[in-house]
Amino acid sequence: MGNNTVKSRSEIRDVVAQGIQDTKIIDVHTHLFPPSFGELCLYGIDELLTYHYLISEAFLWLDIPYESFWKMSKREQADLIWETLFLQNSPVSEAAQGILTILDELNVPVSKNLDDVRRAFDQRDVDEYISRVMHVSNVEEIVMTNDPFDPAERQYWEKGEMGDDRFRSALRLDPLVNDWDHTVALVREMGYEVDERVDRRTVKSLQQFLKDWIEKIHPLYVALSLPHTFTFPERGSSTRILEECLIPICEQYELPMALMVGTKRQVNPDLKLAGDMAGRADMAALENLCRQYPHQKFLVTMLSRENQYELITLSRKFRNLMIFGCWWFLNTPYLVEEITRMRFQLLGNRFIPQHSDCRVFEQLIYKWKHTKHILENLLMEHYEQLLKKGWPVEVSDIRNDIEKLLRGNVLHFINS
Ligand code: FIX
Ligand code: ZN
Repeated sequence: MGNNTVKSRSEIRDVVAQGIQDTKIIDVHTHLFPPSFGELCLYGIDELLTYHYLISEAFLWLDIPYESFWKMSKREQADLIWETLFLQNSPVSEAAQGILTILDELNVPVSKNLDDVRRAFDQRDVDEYISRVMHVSNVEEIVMTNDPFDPAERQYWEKGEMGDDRFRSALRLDPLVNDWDHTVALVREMGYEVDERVDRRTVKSLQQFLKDWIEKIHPLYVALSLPHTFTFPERGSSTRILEECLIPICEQYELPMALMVGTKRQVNPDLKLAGDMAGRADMAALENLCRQYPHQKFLVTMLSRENQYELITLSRKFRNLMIFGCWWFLNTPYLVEEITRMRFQLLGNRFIPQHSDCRVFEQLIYKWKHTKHILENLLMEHYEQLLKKGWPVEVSDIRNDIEKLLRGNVLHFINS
């Protein structure tokens, strides 16, 4: 056997750990923006503490009216969340523990006094700081979520290129497919002749809208989050817009489509962004799309734990489907391990284990550290099994597998 072969458990652990540590990550779905997008680029402890995951968790303990929280300043909200989830209660949840991981990885001195912590975050040069956070998390490329219907973001695109090649765009189009009746007016205001009825003129105008935005932001993929009730085909505008506009344009520009399925939006509107939950979706819609459009690539993640097994079995049937991430409420160590173990055992290495979904920059650090720890342990188990069966495990095999999981599967699926 070559001198490249690992011969013991401890050697496997070292090679896996080094491979996980060395491999630069492509984060295939986030809500992050570069510093050139001004106030959309979120970082710092007050933004971290007012992450919507922590807001909804804090409200489980709070008696105050929702409105009085929303009237507080960001700093006051952060104070209240720190008091509630870190002082009155020990930080237990993944989102709360994530804050502690960030502080630890950024060498922020441990203190229960939030003002001490704030002082450690006092801002330096933002570009330098963002580079440091990306270095610590080893994330090399960040895919954004770019919403042409958000005027706050649109203004930056209208100024021209965002000028930071570490950030890639993704054209997010939920309102077109999920809420056409209320989106018509927005698209019309943007200068396109469209109608509630998705007639020929509307199809043509929407195709032009898509072309204009693809040529403006050069997206890596087109993205939709879809409710747990999503069906395809159906008799309304959703299917017409998918079949007549979105999919033909994706085919023309050879763009994958990311489908994020299983949301139940605004079950508690008083929580605003924190008010969404998960719902189990019917797999038939994805099955029909993959079968009807075998040349269209679909990146797919689902929000319901109950859909994960079905999604894995579906992805075994369609090579134009690539699973990605343990989305949102599934991004906890327990569920990441359960889901990733299932994926390894049914798909081999042919999936994208994680995306961060970060909204605040430093979250890259905890979301990826926590996931990499789980990946490392699962890969260890796998190679130990191979060793026991006498399979010659090469260092290059391990590094090749890890490279695929953390970046290669993204690049190959999107660019092939
Ligand atoms: O639809 C999405 O992109 C979701 O990820 C968000 O709506 C959600 O708020 C989130 O950030 C979850 O992590
Ligand atoms: Zn997201």
